[in-house]
Amino acid sequence: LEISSFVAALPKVELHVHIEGTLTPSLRWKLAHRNNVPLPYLTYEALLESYNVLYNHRKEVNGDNGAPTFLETYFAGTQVLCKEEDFYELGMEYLQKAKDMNVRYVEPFFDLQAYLPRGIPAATVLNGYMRAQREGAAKFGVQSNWIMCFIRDEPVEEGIAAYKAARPWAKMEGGKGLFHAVGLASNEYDRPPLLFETGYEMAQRDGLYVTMHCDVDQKDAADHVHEAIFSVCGGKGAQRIDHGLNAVDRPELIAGLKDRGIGLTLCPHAYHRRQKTEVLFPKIRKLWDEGVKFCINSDDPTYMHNIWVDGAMEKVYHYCEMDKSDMVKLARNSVEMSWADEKLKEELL
Ligand code: ES4
Ligand code: ZN
Repeated sequence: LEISSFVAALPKVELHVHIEGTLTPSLRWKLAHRNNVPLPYLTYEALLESYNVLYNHRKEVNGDNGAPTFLETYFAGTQVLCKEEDFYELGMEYLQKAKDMNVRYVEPFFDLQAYLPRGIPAATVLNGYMRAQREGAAKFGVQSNWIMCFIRDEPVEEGIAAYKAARPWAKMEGGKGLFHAVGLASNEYDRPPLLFETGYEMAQRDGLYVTMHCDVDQKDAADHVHEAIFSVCGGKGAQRIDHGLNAVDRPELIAGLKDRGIGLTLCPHAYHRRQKTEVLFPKIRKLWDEGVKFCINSDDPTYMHNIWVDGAMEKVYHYCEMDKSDMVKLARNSVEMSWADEKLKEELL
């Protein structure tokens, strides 16, 4: 699906993109050599090819067929990131790409816990991303507020420890201002959102926002959405939900999202890898027609066939039969759902 000039020119905002999921094969190749990190691929072509596989294996459900799962592939990529400069370059490459797509403001996720076990200090990661945040704003005019994800299939205490280490870089009184929210990512099998309640409460006491992944068609997906709407954050619910598409099957979840004003950050191409066009896009259209607020995002573009946020929006434009004013409304939703400060929001609207 070719990106229309309309979608290309539309001023955009992206709220669901994992910075590690924007690592290009070329940067990965360069960093592997610079840092002497062995790659499981002998040639650049083999590395490129590894990004092209439709990763849809869930060992817990399908058994271990020997092929890496999506998340194993994604976390394998993080191995080449070692030095502050590496994190900076990853951030800058993405912000440059954002500018090239007319994306004005982004809230990228980062997985601090992917690096700490390798002995990389939190400061190395966070200073690298923070330099990209500042320089990306100055050089490309792309503002960003970042989101620290808890890795939900690791022990809760490790997530809390990572949060404590990251705290000086939070956007709070006396903080450095890199990240303004916490999220919840990685494998959600038997890892419901409420497990991380302590983490959300800490973050909220610090004045940060809270979002969490409830990925599509996972085991207990709708129950996870239910928890994210009604149970977490002391029963107030999350402030956004990442994915959450399974709400479409349950009227009480649709009502809960609307009553509580919780928006979904949908990533249509991520679902399109597993669901047929005629199954997937009517669900997105139904949420739209029901008045559930959502915005359109890429998730892990380099690991998902290089479909970036513009490509994701094009899919919705085309397959949900949206008109131009719908697309403008979608772009406005991402501004309204963002946690940019009020002045910046006004500029973006
Ligand atoms: C992710 Cl596709 C997906 N699911 C869960 N966690 C993630 N982190 C990055 N991509
Ligand atoms: Zn995601």
